[in-house]
Amino acid sequence: MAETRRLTLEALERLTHGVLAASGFDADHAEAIGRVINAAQRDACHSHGVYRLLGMASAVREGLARGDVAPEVIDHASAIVKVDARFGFSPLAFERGLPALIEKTRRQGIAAMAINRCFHFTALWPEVERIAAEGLVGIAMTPSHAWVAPHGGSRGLFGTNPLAFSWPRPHAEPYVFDFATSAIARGDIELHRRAGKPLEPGWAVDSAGRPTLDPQAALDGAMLSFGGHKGSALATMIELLAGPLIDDMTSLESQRFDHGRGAAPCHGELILTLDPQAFLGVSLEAAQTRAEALFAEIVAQGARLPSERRRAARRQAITEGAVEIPAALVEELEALRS
Ligand code: NDP
Ligand code: PYC
Repeated sequence: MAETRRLTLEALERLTHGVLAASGFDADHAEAIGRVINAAQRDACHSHGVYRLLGMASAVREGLARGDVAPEVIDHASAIVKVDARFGFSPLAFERGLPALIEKTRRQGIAAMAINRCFHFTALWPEVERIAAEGLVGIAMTPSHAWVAPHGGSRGLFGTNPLAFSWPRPHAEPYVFDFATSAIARGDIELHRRAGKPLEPGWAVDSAGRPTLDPQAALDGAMLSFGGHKGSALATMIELLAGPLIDDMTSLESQRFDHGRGAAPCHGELILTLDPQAFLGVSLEAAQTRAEALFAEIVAQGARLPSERRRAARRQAITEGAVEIPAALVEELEALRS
């Protein structure tokens, strides 16, 4: 077991802000990124916690991404808001576009937000949780880099393409799932490499297309989609909807745009929102009562709802006021801090 360091939630926030400030991020970006990254660390979503600061910091320091540009919010159509991130990071772009997205959804029952030209490093559940907190249904998706082989192939083509969904609940945390359409997020493969741990079967093939449990061979080879042809088709859908449909790059195009520099993926993101009441005039109460009956049936079978593990980790971190982080990672981050 790797040695860990216990950081209070306040110390975690100071560390994140210190790294971002020292790496060229302005206060607006640092606030927006800090909210998402620290929430992921607090919720034991390790693949998208503070470890991601390493890649973000180097992307800005090397001049590939911008940590100091204001996203431009464009009122594109009655149900569509566009946000040009201008090669900055996605969290601030999302926050800046959200008020217009909510307003359009309430007015029309359904709306969409396309974020363009953004560097994307974060989990999607913080976004759909924010949407659910407004009483709206949310769906978010984004490509990344061409790391995942199509089912039946052995070379990277799709991104790890996460899909997140939220449904607001009257007296409970929203129903939220958020998963990569690859068998595992690439961030988890990188964490396995850092920890010297083998992968699980079915996650990846090496550069010769042979199944591998070696994280480095997987990073050099190709990842596999979850659920075989089904995950592969979902990944294709995300490439199309959050790529050509919104006039942004597919994972393959994004990887080519990167010119082998190994930076964070730069591309688009699509967020769809629905207002249960305004959509077809169904009463919110009636829709939610039936949804609650469905959730109760799931739980009655002994199954759990997605996000329960994450929220249990959140409660524990808040109760203890602290989180455990691998000591080597804390040292690396401290070295980057101003
Ligand atoms: P996981 O496979 O760990 O979890 C996926 C979802 O399934 C979570 O909502 C999880 O809830 C839920 N879940 C897990 N086990 C169960 C179970 N037994 N019963 C019910 N629900 C369950 O996620 P991934 O590794 O696929 O993705 C991790 C993160 O990586 C995501 O947040 C995603 O957004 C992010 N990501 C971001 C990318 C980007 O380009 N920005 C690319 C790829 C991934 P719980 O958390 O409570 O376990
Ligand atoms: O973990 O697959 C991943 C990922 C890609 C971009 C951000 N996270």
